Amino acid sequence: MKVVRSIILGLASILLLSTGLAQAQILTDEAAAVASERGLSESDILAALKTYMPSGELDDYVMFSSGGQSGQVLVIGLPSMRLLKVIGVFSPESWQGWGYGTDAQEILASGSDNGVELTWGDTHHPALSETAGDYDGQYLFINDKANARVGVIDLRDFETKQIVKNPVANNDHGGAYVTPDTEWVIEGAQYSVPTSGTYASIDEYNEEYQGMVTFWKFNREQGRIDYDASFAMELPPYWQDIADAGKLVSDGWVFLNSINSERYTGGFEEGKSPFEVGASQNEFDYLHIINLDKASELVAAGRAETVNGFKVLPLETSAAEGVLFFAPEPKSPHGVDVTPDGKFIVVAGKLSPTVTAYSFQKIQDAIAKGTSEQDPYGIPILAFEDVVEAQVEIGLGPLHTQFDNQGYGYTSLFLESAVARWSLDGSSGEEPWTVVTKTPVNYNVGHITAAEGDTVSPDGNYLVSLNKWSVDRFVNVGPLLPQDLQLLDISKSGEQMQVLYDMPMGLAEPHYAQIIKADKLNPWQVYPETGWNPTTQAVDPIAAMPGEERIERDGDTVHIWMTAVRSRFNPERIEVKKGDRVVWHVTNIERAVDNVHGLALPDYNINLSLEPGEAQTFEFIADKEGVFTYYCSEFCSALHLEMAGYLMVSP
Ligand code: RUQ
Ligand code: CUA
Repeated sequence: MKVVRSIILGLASILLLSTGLAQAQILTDEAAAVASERGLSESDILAALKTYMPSGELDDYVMFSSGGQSGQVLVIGLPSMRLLKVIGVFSPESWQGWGYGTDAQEILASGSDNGVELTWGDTHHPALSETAGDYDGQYLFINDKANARVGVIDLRDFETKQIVKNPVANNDHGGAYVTPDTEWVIEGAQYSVPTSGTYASIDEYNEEYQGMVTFWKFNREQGRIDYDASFAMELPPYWQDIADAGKLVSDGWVFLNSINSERYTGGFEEGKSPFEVGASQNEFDYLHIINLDKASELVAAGRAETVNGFKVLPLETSAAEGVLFFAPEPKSPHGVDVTPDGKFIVVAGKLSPTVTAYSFQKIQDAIAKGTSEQDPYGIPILAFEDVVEAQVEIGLGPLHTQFDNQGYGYTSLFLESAVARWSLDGSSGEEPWTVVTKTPVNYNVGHITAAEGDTVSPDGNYLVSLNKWSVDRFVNVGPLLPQDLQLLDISKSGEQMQVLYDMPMGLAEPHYAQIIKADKLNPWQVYPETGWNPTTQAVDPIAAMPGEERIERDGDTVHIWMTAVRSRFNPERIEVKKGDRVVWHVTNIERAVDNVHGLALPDYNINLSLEPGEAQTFEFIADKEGVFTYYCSEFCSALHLEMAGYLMVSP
């Protein structure tokens, strides 16, 4: 405990300056005793000092993490790793009342029009909106791999505004990513299917199944994806994996990797190799290099076909017009990440102990030079040696790469359970393209994310390792273990990286996250005006307004205009007849920060969260006779329990 003692004494001497000898001495002894009792090492104490956030102090960064199978987005403060919010996106979320009002129900039902109600999503990759390649704090996009959907979250109120269902893809691992000015949101499909949505025998896989990438046009003023201005590009039936947009010199291009260039179709039950073997035979798969600017020009010139009512650029057109090129990528590739300067595209190979850095300039030169190599669909294949700048011997199971402000790349090593720091082309001062250090993480890291790590100007400072396994890291809570998000300090150069904090994530498997400087976010504290509709982001003309509360009958429909304020609803008694359609408008007319009311109507499965100023509408058929209570489901005042009313449904 000598080390502990000396570091605490060191601390004490700093405190001494401000607090005086007596107090510092007390703290020293007490703190040293605590450290000793708890068996804390010097680096434990440093980690605690770097992450502890006194009450009322605010975090420097905000991390938006996918919520995995919860279909949600998680908002986490850094460096404290405190969970600040869960945003409902693809699944109902009852704290926020997400999915219980009419508007949210409609958004949530997007994609449910083929007769099956979708109530969950598998969120993988959140993407913050960007301006000139930097996060701008305005919007967040997130994909639902399971159902090929993309959600749009407005960061003025951290609520989901739109979900688009991809009409020509069945699933989408490769989303969401944005171009440097958020003109396009990229969504790559994964498992190839016939994009028309019709049946085709798996024996006709090579001809009748397609790969796909979709470019959703984002309208920033409206805060919505413009469905009609969006398009998809048909791709060969390889399994396109994840993507990244070019930036700066490579702006206008998109890079998408793929697996299963074998076009393997499974059949383990018939004695064939399973997918994991059959789809991993080739030494190389194909990095897809897409000229997005050219693709969108072709679509604008009417060269797209219509599939399921959606514009799709045919594969032959992309091949003939120089929109799509391939470069070999080793082996069973996974992550593809563009360096902050846009000059290199870094690809990790799950089954190759390297990361490969492709040079955008060399790609351009190789395209200009031309190639006679083609895949079976006529897509030009650029020669590996023509386009590769460097390969870094990185370790086992490399997956994803992030960047900092010191000229380093960071790659997650799934099999080694480590994060490797390596030098890019030289600005770090280390020998270019070499591993500098590795830091173990626990265990089996998938993605990593660095502060502002996908921008043209990363911050460094922090990196979060999103570990897939937690094994022995937390108290046993049964056979389904939490994921483990570990915070690393990457502020020092060279060999020093320190694991600072373990955050158990006990609500799903977060896949990827992005970290933004907290002061770039500027959300509302209360809605701008009373009667605000969060879906339209404007005052709702049908909102219930103070002084105009009433109940009106119109044939079999009963309209209720209700306000909520501490600590009462107005009206408090509502009488309808069995079978009536009830259309209920409710507005929280508070203007004070954090004065939220809920409106729960249990027997009709309603729960709304009404933030200050917010107006909501919901409706139902009063098909159950009886007396039902509605109450405020958010603790709002000492008389919160009295904030209630009766709904009486008479025969
Ligand atoms: S990819 S398994 Cu982001 Cu590593 Cu989804
Ligand atoms: Cu309003 Cu509780």
